[in-house]
Amino acid sequence: MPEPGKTAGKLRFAVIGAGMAGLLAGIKLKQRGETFTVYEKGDRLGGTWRENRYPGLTCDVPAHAYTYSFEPYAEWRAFYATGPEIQTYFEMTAEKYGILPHIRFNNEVTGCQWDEAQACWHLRIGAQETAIADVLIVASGVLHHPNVPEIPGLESFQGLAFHSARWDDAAPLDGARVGVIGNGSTGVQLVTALSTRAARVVHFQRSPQWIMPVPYFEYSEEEREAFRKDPGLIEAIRNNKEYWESIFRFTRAITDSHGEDIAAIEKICLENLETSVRDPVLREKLRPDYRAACKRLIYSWSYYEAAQRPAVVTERVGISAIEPAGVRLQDGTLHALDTLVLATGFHADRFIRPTEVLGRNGISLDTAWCPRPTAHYAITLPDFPNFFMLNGPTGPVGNFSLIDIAERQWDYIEQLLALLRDGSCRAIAPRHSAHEAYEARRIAAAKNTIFGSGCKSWYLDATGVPSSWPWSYEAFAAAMKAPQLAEFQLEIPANTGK
Ligand code: NA7
Repeated sequence: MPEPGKTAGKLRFAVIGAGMAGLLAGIKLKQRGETFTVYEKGDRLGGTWRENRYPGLTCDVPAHAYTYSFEPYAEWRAFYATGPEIQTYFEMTAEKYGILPHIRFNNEVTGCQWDEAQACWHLRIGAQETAIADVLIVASGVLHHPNVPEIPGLESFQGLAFHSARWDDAAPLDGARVGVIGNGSTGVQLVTALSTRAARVVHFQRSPQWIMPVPYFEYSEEEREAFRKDPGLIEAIRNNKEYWESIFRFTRAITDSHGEDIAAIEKICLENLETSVRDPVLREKLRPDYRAACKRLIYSWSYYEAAQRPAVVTERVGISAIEPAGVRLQDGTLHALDTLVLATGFHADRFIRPTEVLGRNGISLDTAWCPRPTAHYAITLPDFPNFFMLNGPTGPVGNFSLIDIAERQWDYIEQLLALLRDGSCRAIAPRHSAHEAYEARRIAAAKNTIFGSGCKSWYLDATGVPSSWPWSYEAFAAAMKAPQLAEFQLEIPANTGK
């Protein structure tokens, strides 16, 4: 007899998160006629594109590459897409593929517990509700938990102060005095956008950034019409040889910190600084003092121009405190402000947490992830059977499309799901020995990447080791083509006698 709610031979799937990756999982499951529910704690889908609404929000991966491979989009207005456009794309795609009825909005998964006897997961939804799933697809995002800095006096600020991912529409911007703390992709995009709107933008930069110049152009209506008529034109952009070569060069650069590829990237960025920034004092303020690509490279066609606009003040002196009137620097200067934006990044090591996840023998994810979050080939975890992560710990990060990464990860997951579907096993998780060997190899390689060359960034785990895929893009693509089944422990159904 199947357990309650289960049709014989049918797996029940729970997808956690309705962002880019959760939506991908939903589409793939729907196409196979699977039984699934997507749990989303917010009231809209879109993940990071729902949460971030700051002025200037743009994806730094070319728009036609930041789309699902099976759903090209002719309507992008420019080579790089804005946040609202991307949000619209995901909403339209969810509707087109019939995913919306499967999403339970405002439903936070607060707990997941593995049931060894039944080989299924018991989910707690919100405070009281429960659900059962044979397979968990964890697509809960990476840059999701805002890092709010502990700066003395922050609560005393009289104007509006908020994190960039918690945008306050009431905040004065036009003609106002706006402070931006933080100089990652968010801070740079924000300052660029505000440079033509605010009376004064004070950009508090603890670390200057490497700025990679990139082309920017808008697609004309004629071009969009051509894309609509012939999606092959979009495919040609996605498969553009130069684009892929730049990705391969980038991953070679990050994996070989003494190689010629990273030297070439540094040279391009430095030339950009020298030729774009006219004032020598500002140029020195903006000159990075660590290796290029150690932090995520900033791709921008307009930041240096924005930084030279009269409204923009680039401040490199450290912050001593926040006062009711504004930000006080360590040299005693007070920058009086109306609005203060904390573009200070995210706690990138949380993943699905604070959801309480208990695997085999009650082992918690917190325990399994001490001292660092790990996953076998960034997807599965020993002791957590039928638990598959998309864009989980140690996956590739860098200046390329995470949609492409998630799609390749899904291909890998599909091959493991096939074993559950055809009854070869009822539970699957990587063996400890295989995962430990993999992690040892990964950590050794990660320490030699450019991410480990001495700067501080969200790419590092709590022990200072880069938490990303440390090998080439090609190696990742090859690994995703075929999971090494010998590395997995398969639990065989008792009644098959296998
Ligand atoms: P990031 O890239 O993590 O950048 C955070 C920025 O905030 C960075 O410049 C930090 O300086 C700065 N920061 C953090 N805490 C403080 C304090 N306490 N005081 C001053 N400055 C601080 O986050 P983003 O949101 O810009 O981008 C995240 C990703 O989103 C990005 O990589 C893309 O993948 C999309 P630091 O460099 O540590 O000196």
